[in-house]
Amino acid sequence: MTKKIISIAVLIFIYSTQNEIRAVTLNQIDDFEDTSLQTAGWRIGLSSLAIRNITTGGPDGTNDNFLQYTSSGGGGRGSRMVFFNQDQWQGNYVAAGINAIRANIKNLHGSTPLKVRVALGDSSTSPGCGTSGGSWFISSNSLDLSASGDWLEVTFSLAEKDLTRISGNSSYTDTMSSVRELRILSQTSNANPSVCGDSISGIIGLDNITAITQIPACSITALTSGTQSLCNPATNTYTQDIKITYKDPPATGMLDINGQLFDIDRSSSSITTTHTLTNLTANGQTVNVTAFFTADQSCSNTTSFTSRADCTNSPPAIDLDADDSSGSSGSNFQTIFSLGGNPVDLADGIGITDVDSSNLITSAAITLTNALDSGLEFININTALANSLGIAVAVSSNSQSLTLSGTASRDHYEMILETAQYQNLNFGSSLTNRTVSFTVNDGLDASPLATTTIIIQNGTLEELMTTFLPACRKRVAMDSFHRTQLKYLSGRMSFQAC
Ligand SMILES: [Ca+2]
Ligand SMILES: [Ca+2]
Ligand SMILES: [Ca+2]
Ligand SMILES: [Ca+2]
Repeated sequence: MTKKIISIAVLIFIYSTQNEIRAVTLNQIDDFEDTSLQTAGWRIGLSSLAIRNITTGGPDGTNDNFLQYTSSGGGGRGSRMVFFNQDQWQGNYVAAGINAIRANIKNLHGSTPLKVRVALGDSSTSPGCGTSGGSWFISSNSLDLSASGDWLEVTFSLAEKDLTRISGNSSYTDTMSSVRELRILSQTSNANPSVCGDSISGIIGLDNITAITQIPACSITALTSGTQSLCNPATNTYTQDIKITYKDPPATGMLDINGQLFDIDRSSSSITTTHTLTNLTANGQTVNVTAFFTADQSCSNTTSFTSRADCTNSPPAIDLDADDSSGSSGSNFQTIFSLGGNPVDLADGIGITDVDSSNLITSAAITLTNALDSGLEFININTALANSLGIAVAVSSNSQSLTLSGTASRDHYEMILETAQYQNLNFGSSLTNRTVSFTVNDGLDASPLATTTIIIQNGTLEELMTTFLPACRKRVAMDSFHRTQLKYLSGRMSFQAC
């Protein structure tokens, strides 16, 4: 008799417990517009202002109520980002045909990112951290909510393949047939699933929490090519806009377009947007484009476009005697300098060419490559003319190299470089040939060097008389410079001067 009474008592207990389960229904929605319902049964276990109904600022804007929960971080009550419902979200999800939960969701914290999941258990005494009560399943992958994000419309799959068992032994189907509690939480780790929620300082907003029958299949309904940038000659690359339309993207992952990743816009179920593919190599070929979601590669689409043509820069070229009138072919030039004589020109009719650039040069350089008489031997140029054409001239301290800078036409650079001259005031200098190199730059590449060879020869008496003596007479002091000249002259000609 005693045994029978106990059995009846147990049956009554089971019956009453099952009766307590509310019947979740397909398409039920928590929109938080009825403020008499407060938080619509969503709570954190203790009466607290941490979770509450906010009367404006939901996804529909002004006067759209939503649910907001603030976790404090640290330890103790309200420290973790987790809250739950044991009211209208209890029931038989299998019988109701509920396979997913859709919601509008927002991270309101401003700096703490959230990794949101749902968890369902068949025990209303839900497992605490490290303890177990009933069978529980949680989203295998989190929905990443960046800090200070916008309202998103997201879908949490309740499919078996998308959930991970946390505790208990009941089958997935049995558990989903008698759900006693639905949790929403942020948990960073995929590897250690729990329903505890992370202990973080966070603020989350939710609205329109809806029981739906299936996750809408994602789709990329349109993919077309848009604006194409010009080719950059410095890198031979360009950019290409891709216009894309997609619907119901996966709750996790990114959008992949030809290996370049883009954030998915989940602000509404259907999105049309433009992404820019960058750093594409210009080669004039057809480019096939494939776009897909990293979390569901079955959602994809393709298109194609034609690449920009190769725009690799061709360097400019400089010829120091364009018409070869000096008898030297190619880009070089040759001249003779007589010791004691006048300065000599380093070019004769310069020609600058560039097959692919606009008619502009940005810089040039002239260098005496093998000076032997430092301080007495130098090159120069008509700096005043250069400056008048907007070109700056930098002269090295030994006057053996000149750097011209400033964007100007090829004609103007030709005109200025044409004034380059060589001079040597050491009348007893070595007769070794000197070489002077020229180069011009189109802003991207320098031309090959063109070279003037200077043949050094002894000056004639006439040159010495006309060049040396007038200069000598101006000197009162016998500095080392003049002594060198006198030594040379007396040695060769017994010439008394100065
Ligand atoms: Ca609302
Ligand atoms: Ca060029
Ligand atoms: Ca030539
Ligand atoms: Ca010429």
